[in-house]
Amino acid sequence: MFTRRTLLRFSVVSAAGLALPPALYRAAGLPAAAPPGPLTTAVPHRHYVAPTGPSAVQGSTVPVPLLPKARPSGANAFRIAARAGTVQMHPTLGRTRVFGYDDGSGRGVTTPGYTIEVVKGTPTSVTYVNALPARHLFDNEVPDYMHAGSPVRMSTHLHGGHVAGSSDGNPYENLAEYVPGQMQNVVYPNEQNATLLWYHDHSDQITRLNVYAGLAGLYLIRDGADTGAEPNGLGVPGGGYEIPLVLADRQFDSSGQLFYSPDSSWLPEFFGNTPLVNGAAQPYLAVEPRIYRFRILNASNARFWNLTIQGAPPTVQIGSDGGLFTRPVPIDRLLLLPAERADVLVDFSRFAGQTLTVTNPDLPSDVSSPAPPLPTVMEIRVGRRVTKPGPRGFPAALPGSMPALGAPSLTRNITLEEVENPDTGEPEYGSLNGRKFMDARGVQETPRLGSTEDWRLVNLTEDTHPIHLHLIQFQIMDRTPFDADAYTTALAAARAANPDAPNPDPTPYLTGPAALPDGNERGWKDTVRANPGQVTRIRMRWTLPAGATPPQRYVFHCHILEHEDNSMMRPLELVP
Ligand SMILES: [Cu+2]
Repeated sequence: MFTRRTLLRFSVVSAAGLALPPALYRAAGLPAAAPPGPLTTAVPHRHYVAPTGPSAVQGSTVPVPLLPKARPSGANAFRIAARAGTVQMHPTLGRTRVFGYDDGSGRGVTTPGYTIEVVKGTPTSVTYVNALPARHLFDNEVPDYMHAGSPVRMSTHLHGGHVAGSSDGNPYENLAEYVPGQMQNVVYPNEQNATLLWYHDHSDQITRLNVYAGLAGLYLIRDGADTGAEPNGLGVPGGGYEIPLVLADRQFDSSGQLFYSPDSSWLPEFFGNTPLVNGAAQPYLAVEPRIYRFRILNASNARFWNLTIQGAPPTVQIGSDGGLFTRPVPIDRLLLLPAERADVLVDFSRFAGQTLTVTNPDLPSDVSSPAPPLPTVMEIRVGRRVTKPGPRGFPAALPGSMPALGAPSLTRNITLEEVENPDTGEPEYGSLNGRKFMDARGVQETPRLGSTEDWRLVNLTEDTHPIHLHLIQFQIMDRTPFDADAYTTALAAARAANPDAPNPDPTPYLTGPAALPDGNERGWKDTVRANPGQVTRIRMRWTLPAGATPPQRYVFHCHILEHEDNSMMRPLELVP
């Protein structure tokens, strides 16, 4: 049976149908008024679907670019300027205007940005310079949020970084942000595990536009075993056989320029019809018939990738967001939500001379996204000759560790909600705990330094949300089905009696046994998918980098950037 949503998912949605009164939006920098929003049960709603038809490019005709490393500006120091520029994503598109990063080396603006590579144990200083133009790339398209004529704000966040609040680049720590001509100086301690992090813009309400325009880059932490060279102490590929892959989806207009919604109001999600890998449109990757290491990031605004490789070459995942696993985990697909990373080994030994398509089939049944299909990502062309053999097999063990964190001293029930316009039924904003980001009642999540907590993510919406906590890496404990309608009714009753009522304990509403996370989710995570109809439980220990003392200010939020920008974000404050 077709629901309204299934029909809408595959049809073009009129822009006018989504118009919302401007009064819903607050001026940048001003706290929102704080009436508790109307709480309604999830209803089908509209999502934006490409008006431009099929992918902007045909076939796979451009190679995957290798991302250049940033050149330091001094000892353990980098100076990264955000600038406007043009790049070629595909010959069909010509030169596309972007916002990207410039490391000052004379190589110009790139997107994804220059990869900052550092070594664990040595702090890195970065100066991010706002050298963006006065007008935003999408100034015309989104006047409500850009406040046309106002300067293009930016604030750069190191996603997954264990850093002091003052270096975190989040809008709770610094709502003023950085306008053209201003610099953001940060220190990254690099005390955490070797892993792949990423830096990206995190400006209040315009993150989706700044990141879509191109403001994202990789941050790679190495250590004595994970050197990136070959051979190395991990027994994994290195050198040219370790390839970071940044995945995103985009739309282009007829002149090859980036297209974001022409709607002047907020869209619940924006999906592209053209895959980008390392900034190239639907490219191919030439490999040798041997083992490779791929460091994969989903840098999309809203799209979930469920990657599979045609022919099913042997594949193991060796690490997640926060570092290496204890042992490789065999996988036959890789589900990555926005901001998630995976460290993956693929053995192409038996595929010499073959071309393998990387596809993006339907999501698993418990994962829900309104994205229109985008079934083909890229090609992998396996050559016939091995230049350097590299490791003969996958390592049997890895140096990661996942210690039990012990019983939590506090359990928080965090609700994921979508607030609809009571007249139109259209989504007005996303919310955590039924409150907007800058709700005047202030911060609720104030974990104590050194404490261990469980967070139960109670998803009352009909879609899966990638929930990201700043500062720490956590462990996914389990996911348990629950009666969202009954919980929603109880929550509404509690709020009707007291607008400040705490969220009810979901335990009485659980409807089935807890399921352990997937095998490749049993490593350190900073972003977790919270599915509809499930309570997702995560456990974390609240620590600060050396020298940082509480209080320190962070945020947690949905990493669907359209959700984050429209209030599916809350402050988080670490206290003594
Ligand atoms: Cu979300």
